[in-house]
Amino acid sequence: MEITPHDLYKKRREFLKLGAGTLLSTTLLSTKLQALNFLKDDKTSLKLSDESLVNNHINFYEFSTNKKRAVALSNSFNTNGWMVDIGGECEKPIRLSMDDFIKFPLEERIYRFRCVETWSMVVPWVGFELRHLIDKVKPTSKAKFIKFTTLFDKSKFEDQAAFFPVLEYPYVEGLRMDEALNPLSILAVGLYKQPLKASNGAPIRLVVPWKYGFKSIKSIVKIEFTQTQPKSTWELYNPNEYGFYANVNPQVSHPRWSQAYERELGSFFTKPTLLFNGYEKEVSHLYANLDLRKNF
Ligand SMILES: Nc1nc2c(c(=O)[nH]1)N[C@H]1C(S)=C(S)[C@@H](COP(=O)(O)O)O[C@H]1N2
Ligand SMILES: [Mo]
Repeated sequence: MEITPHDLYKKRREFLKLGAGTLLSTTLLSTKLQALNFLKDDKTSLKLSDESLVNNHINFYEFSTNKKRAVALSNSFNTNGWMVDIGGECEKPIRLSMDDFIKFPLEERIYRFRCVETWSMVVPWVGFELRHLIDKVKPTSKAKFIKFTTLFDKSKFEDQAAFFPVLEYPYVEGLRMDEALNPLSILAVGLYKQPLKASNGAPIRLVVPWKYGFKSIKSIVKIEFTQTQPKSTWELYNPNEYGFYANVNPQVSHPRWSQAYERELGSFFTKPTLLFNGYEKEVSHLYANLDLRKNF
């Protein structure tokens, strides 16, 4: 069959449609990030971690527990048409696209980030305060916790399709309502003034800088307000080792290793870990009535 100019025209149209759909929100976000005069360009004295270390020294178990393999697999992760459902105990449940999320007041936040495995980093996230989203959907008086869920898709995540997956999926995390409303809790859509890479949790992830890294759940598709404390993935995996709170605390050891010191990505030496990862002033009041040893 001969290809007529009309066929070519149609093909081109299809290509354009597809191309536009695939790239729209990331392109919009990159353009926005380049033009953005960040609301509060963070002026901390923290020295940023090397960008390529942050992109490559990752934990994303849905892809693989092997950091290298996880990064390699994440390169083809397609977040086209990503939607997040926000519901549960709230008056105005809503479904948002990435184009909706990037309309929230985006800021750059330079945060320390501490993994339970004792490595740490300093990251310039781009995101918005979680409380702005919470305000929008009006939680009811029954909402005591907020639960986050990562995408479940065996065609995209190798470990979800495995015969013996490492974790129970989908990955779930939770916060107490007052923790979620703390201005330090953000939903991130970018880092280093670029849209988030899949390895770091594209297109949208939680960042809670005073807690161990596993609380900062990646690639979120669902946010729910709940009356009862959600069981998080790592708690289900091993409740003796990973608690619901997971506040960074140099004095409370993991059962198999000390948490007193950490090694920053790219650094040879270790340094002392700080209570609440250095955010004691901002968050210690949340735990005034809590035994931090029992509620680890
Ligand atoms: N969905 C999902 N979120 C996740 C993880 C994961 O495996 N799956 N790993 C967690 C852990 S253990 C850490 S330390 C941080 C790491 O974030 P980074 O890879 O962007 O540094 O993501 C957290 N969020
Ligand atoms: Mo972690």
